[in-house]
Amino acid sequence: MMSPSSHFLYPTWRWFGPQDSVTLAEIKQTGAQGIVTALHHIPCGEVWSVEEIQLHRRVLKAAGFNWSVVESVNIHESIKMGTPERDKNIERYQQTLRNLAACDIHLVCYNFMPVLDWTRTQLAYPVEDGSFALRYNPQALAAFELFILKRKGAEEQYSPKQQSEAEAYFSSMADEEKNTLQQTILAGLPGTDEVFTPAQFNDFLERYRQVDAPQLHKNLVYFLEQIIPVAERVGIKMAIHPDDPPFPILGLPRVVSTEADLQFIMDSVPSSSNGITFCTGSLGGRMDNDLPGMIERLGSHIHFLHLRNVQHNSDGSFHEANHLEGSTDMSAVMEAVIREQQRRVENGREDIAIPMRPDHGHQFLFDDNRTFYPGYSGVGRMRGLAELRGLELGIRRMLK
Ligand code: CS2
Ligand code: MN
Repeated sequence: MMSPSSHFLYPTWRWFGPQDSVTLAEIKQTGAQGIVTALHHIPCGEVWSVEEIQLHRRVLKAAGFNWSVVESVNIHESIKMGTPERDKNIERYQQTLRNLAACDIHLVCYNFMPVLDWTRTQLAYPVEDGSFALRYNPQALAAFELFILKRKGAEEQYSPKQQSEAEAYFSSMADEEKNTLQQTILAGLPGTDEVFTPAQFNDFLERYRQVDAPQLHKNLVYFLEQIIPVAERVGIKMAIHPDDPPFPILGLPRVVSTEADLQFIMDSVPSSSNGITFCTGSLGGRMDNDLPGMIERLGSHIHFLHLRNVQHNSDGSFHEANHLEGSTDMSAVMEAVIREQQRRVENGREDIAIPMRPDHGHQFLFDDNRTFYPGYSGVGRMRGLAELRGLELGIRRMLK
C-alpha cells in the first residue's frame, strides 16, 4: 500500500523561455512545481552546449524551479528521412544528451512526426462556454490539400463525394479564411513563429515520397539503437510523444499513433531509457485507442504525462475539450495512472512521482490580454492543472 501524500504526480508547466507571456513568477502561483522547457533558440540539429543549458537552468533556478523535463530535443528531418546526413545529426543528438546529463537533467521528450509537429485547422474555435479551443476538421484539411496546397496525389485519398464536399467547403471560405487555414496548418514547431510556405512544404512532401510507414519505422529504430545506449550510460530517460493527430495526414507517414506502435517501439530497443510521453490529447484523437487500457499495459514505460481531452464531433472533427470533459474518460485515465504508480511502489521503483502537465488549455478570461503559442494559454492551463490535481487527490483517496 502506498502512502497517499508522497506519491502524487509531479505537477509541471511548459514554459517557452523569456519570451513566453506567462512568467515564471506567475507559474509559481499555479500549483506547478517543475518546469518543462527547451532551448528553443537553438536550431534543430545543433548541439546544445553545456554553457547554453546552464544559462537556461540558472534562469529557472533563480525563480525557484527545476528543469524537470526537456520538451523537446527535436529530431532533424535527415534522421526521420534516413538520408546520409543522419549520422552526423545523431552524433550531435548524443552530444546534447551527454551535455544535458552533465547539467543534471535526465528526462527528454521528443516526437517522430515528419515535417510538422501537431496539426490543427482552427486555433480559435468558439466553445459553448465562450472560451476558445484548438480544432481539427478533416474537411478543412481536405480543402487545404486539394485546393490550396494542390498536393500531388491528394485526390487519390478522397472519394468523389469527399472531394465535392471539400470543394463546397473551400468555395464557402473567404480569402482571409483560406489564408488563416494555410497559416494554421503550415505552422512549424511549437516555440517558434516559423510558418512554411506551400512551396517549401511541397518540397518536403516530395522528399518524403520515398519514406513510407515501414521505412519511417526503420529510421526510428536506427535512431533508437544509437541513442538509447548513450541515454542509458548517462542516465537519461527518453520519452517519445505520440503523433497528433494520430493518423497519416497530407501524405506523410505516421508511426507513433496506436498501442501497437508504442509496443513495437518499446520492444525494438528494450531499456528503461526507452520510454513514452503518454499524451491523452494526441492519442485520444483516435477513438479506437483505449487510453486506460494502454496505461495498464504500457504503464511501466511511461516517463511523462500530458493530460488533456478531445471532443469528437458528429461531422468527424474534434476539438480540445476542457480537461475533465470530452470523449476521454479522464477519471478512468487517472485511476489507471495511480494504479501504475502502485505497481511501481510494489516493484521498488523510485520514479513514482511521474511528471505531469496540463497539455494545452482553452483561452478565456484574462487570457485575452496576451499572446500565446497556440494551446499554451495561462488561465486555461491553470484551470486544467487545478482540475487534474483535484481529480487525482479524489481518486487517490478512494483507492487508498
Ligand atoms: C504537444 C506537442 O500537441 C501536443 O500534444 O504536447 O506538440 C509536443 O510539444 C511535441 O510534439 C513533443 O515533442
Ligand atoms: Mn502532448
